[in-house]
Amino acid sequence: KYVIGSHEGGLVTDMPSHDNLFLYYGDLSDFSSISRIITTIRPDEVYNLAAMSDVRVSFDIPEYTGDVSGLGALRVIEAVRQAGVPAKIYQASTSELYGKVLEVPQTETTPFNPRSPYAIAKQYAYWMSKSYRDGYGMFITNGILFNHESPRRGPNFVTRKITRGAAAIALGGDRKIYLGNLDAKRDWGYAPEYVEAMWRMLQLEKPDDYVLATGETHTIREFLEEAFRHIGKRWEDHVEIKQELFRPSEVDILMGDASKAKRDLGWEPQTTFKDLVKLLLDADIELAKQNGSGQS
Ligand code: G4F
Repeated sequence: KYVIGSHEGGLVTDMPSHDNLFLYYGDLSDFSSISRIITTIRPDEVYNLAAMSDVRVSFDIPEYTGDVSGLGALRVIEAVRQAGVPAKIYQASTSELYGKVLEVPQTETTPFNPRSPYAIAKQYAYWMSKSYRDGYGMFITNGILFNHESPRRGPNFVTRKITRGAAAIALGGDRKIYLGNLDAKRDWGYAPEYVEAMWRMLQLEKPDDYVLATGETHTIREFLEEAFRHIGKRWEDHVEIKQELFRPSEVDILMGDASKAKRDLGWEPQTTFKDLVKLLLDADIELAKQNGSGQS
């Protein structure tokens, strides 16, 4: 609901203010708001990171997901085109595009095979970005990012759900963690490193598409094992499987090959899987302590 710009005069109400950061109200389902912001700010760079990004929820609200995550990207691109602003655009594409994967590991040339309303909306946004790049010569780059996590991750995603639960348990809370499919495999990296690479993509001379990934894949079960190893408990005593948390169709394995990003951006992930789990867990333990033991 907010667009961050670097142009003084943005509408800031209840948000904390920063010297060089201005917030504007906007909504990806409302072209006029996006267009007004682009025309006012005349940005050098636009990062479209907005979406209805919860894959499971996209099965419940497929139409809204298509509007915001698919058409919303088109609205941003069209607003830039119509304003005649020579902005470079970053479109947040996703490893979910690979869906029921057609090769392992996945690269920029692996065919897409999406399996959710979210991934299908993102595929629309991906192709619109390419179409405007080719048709109008606009600078639009798709970052095909594999799962990237940080303590800011929403608690509805599996990593935070596990580390928040484990943190509460570590501090003595008597708590169950309810989960769905533990067999799916994900390529998890550390979000700040991925954001650095997004910026590097827009510093290039030419737009292109880039995979960002660690090249390692782990099951949800392995994530659980690693998190509970840190707190010295058995995850089996605290996790309950709920059928309703399974998805109508699952993406079984994601594992990316970021060789192109290494070559063109000089980018390589630094944080290992074990370090990532520890980092997320430590942050949630700290938060749980601040909020009162076991209450994170
Ligand atoms: O954490 P997740 O919800 O992330 P998912 O579906 O991989 O999507 C995330 O990464 C994508 C990039 O690849 C983004 F495009 C997308 O917007 C989002 O940020 O689920 C990870 C896995 C899934 O296989 C899911 O079935 O964890 C499994 N899982 C098992 N139990 C669960 C749960 N996921 C969630 N959210 N909640 C559970 O209780």
